Amino acid sequence: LPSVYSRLLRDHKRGYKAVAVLVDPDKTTEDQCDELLTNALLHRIDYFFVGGSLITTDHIHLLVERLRKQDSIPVLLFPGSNLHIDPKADAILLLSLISGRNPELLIGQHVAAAPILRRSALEVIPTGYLLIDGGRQSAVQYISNTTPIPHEKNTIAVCTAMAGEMLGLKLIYLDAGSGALRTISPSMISAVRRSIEVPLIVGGGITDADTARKLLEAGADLVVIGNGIEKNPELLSEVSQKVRAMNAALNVHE
Ligand code: 1GP
Repeated sequence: LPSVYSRLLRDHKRGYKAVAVLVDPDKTTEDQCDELLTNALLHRIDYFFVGGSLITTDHIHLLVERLRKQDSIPVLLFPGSNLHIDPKADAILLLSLISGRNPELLIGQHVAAAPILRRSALEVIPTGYLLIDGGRQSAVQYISNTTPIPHEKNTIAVCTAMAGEMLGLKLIYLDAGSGALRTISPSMISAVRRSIEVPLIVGGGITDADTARKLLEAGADLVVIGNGIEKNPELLSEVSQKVRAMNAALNVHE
């Protein structure tokens, strides 16, 4: 099987638009996880992200195991700390919180995680993670003890993303924070898109299919949806239909 990153890169180059479902272990029971898996397979969702800035339950391993019962949707860890590493996932987004100035989340946690990751079979995907103001204080902002980039400061986001790419990071993830009141703006997405060559992930506060479409049209390769699907399970099929129509219109196939 090709690696997760080679798939992301290939899809970025051919203009394929993708959707990831974020599974927050604190908000997802094992039964809900099975239901989500059935729905995601039915609607041909592209990726599962598993994680959160703070996880208080201890069933992340069980959820990853359940999600890995199939092999068409890769399971990517989206860790808040090195406590959230699970060797059974397909890959891990090794996040460096480059919008912040907290050394623990730029390199400290990574040093502690490195030997564990080296022993595992996990594919490690170095990811520049930018927290952007989403209209209210997010859990990640509090937990990470960092200041998000202001919503309208496109230039700061652009320079941060460029620096991340120059440092060798393979993905850029613009996140407005889970449950954001406003998503990343399309203008920030297109400005960042024009300045980097690596795939671009966008998430935070997406609660309807039309917004997902707009953010993808602005230049995101992949949108991540968590809360929106927890609150409205129909959203999964709505987003998938809309994104598949976009891909069909662009003549890009799964
Ligand atoms: C948060 O980007 C993700 O890190 C998803 O956010 O839960 O608001 O969809 P939501």
